[in-house]
Amino acid sequence: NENGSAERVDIIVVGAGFGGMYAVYKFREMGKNVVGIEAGSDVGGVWYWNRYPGARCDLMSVDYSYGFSPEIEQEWTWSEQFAAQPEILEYANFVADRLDLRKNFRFDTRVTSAIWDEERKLWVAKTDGGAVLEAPYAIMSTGPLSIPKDPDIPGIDRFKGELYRAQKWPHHEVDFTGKRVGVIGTGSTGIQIIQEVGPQAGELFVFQRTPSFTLPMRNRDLSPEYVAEMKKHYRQMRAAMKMNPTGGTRPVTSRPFYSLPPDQREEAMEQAWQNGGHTFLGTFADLMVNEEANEAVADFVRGKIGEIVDDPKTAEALKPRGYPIFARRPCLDTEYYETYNRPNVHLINCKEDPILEITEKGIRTESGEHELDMLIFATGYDALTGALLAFDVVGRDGLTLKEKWKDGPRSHLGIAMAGFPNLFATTGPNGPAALANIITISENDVDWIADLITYMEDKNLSAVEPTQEVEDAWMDHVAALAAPSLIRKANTWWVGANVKGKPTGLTMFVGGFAKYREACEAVAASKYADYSFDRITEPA
Ligand code: NA7
Repeated sequence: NENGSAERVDIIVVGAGFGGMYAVYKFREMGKNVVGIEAGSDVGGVWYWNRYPGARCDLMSVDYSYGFSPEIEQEWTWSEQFAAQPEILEYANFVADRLDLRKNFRFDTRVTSAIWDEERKLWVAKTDGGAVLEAPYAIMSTGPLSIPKDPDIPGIDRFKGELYRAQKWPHHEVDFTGKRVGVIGTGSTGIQIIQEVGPQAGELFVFQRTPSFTLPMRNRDLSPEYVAEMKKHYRQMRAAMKMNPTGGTRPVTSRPFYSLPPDQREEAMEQAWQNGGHTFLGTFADLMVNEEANEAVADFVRGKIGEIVDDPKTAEALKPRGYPIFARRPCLDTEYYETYNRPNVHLINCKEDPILEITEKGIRTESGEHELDMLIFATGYDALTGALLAFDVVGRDGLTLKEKWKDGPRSHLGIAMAGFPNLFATTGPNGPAALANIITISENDVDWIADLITYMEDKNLSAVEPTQEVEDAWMDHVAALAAPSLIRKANTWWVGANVKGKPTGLTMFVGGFAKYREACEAVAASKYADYSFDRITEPA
């Protein structure tokens, strides 16, 4: 045995975000010897790394929290409707303390390879610290947004000022007072940074390539009375969330845009704007499949931008055109557009004035050099598949995940893959992944995997994988649902278009969380009829 020093455990979990934390808890409760491996120094995943100013979740805190523990629901109190990063990280730490999760994790450790040993029916995982772990089961809770991506601009290393990456923000406060600050990236991250840093910086230069649509968050403090009500009704709310396509509490509608007369449409849009949050998608049912309805809402929002932003040229540059609203993840802001009315905030429209290079002193665009003391990258992620392809994953017969996914990710339910026995992903790229509440999906996926493992133990089975046929059928189903979706019409991380050379396409399940959960449940109810198993054979 070449792995003489290998440590044998029951289950390896990769990642200490909300998915990995719950996985470790769940399997430990099942009596398993589970080891979690995490690159960061503590729990929290994306909320551990993303400490940039203004970082906040755009799902309501009542949604974006665990539903598996009624005790934790009662013991923890959210302060705001949409929680900021420090509070979410505090919550992750609270859960880790409460359930004593850290003892199962190895922090500051990266998995460098995971290889299936067919003979021994074990996953063999190596780490950057030189450890070797072996386990019958491996769970990848590596997150859809965990591999940051630098912009594709020459000269990054040349910059002599302070360079910050949103997703690797230092653990200390950064003082922007009097500084000339540049931000590249105007997705959800950039928008949160810009509205926060704008009022603090001496001067803020926003380098915008593609403007995003952003809607008012209308955040608020939660009153003690409201918190008490929430706590009283958490169980019923969690049950409702499982039936909801968002896996959260957002209202759902079946009302198409053009079913309303024009004045009522206008009224409904105004109401959605006033309510804030993701209300638009709960106001009209067909915004992601009806281009004209989508354009009407986009136009309404562009009108709002025009009303808020004083300078007409800046307003025009901020108005997104040429792709459907909500085809790029809609951002929620507090005073994003208002920030551009400040005299110290400057928008550089990189569609007209492209970035040529990063220099020692700042950024050179076609019109000249912009000198900066600080530069912030908010340029997104190698999303959905990046974390799973960042190390070697080798399944049966030497099949690598890179090979299997060379034309895009393929799996059954986003959880399991033909050719990769006993390997499971939570919030994988062919489930609802980024399109629904990630914590609800994580819980669903972990529970599903746990049920499958229990089933196998009851039946004395050693290895499981979906058949190629059922995986193909799922991918056909995913593709059929994706075909009419306007999400395909924007170049975003949702479709892999933000990373050079990455296969593009909408591989997420767009049918909503509730339907996804039903599909998962049907597989379990069929006693995994479309899965193939190896039986444990006692040596003669
Ligand atoms: P996003 O949404 O992928 O946004 C990245 C932004 O960075 C986007 O505006 C990009 O413009 C911009 N970008 C990337 N490279 C460049 C270069 N070279 N020049 C100029 N601008 C560039 O990432 P976020 O982190 O904001 O959000 C990710 C998710 O986290 C979000 O959807 C929420 O779910 C939470 P582009 O669009 O490519 O023109």
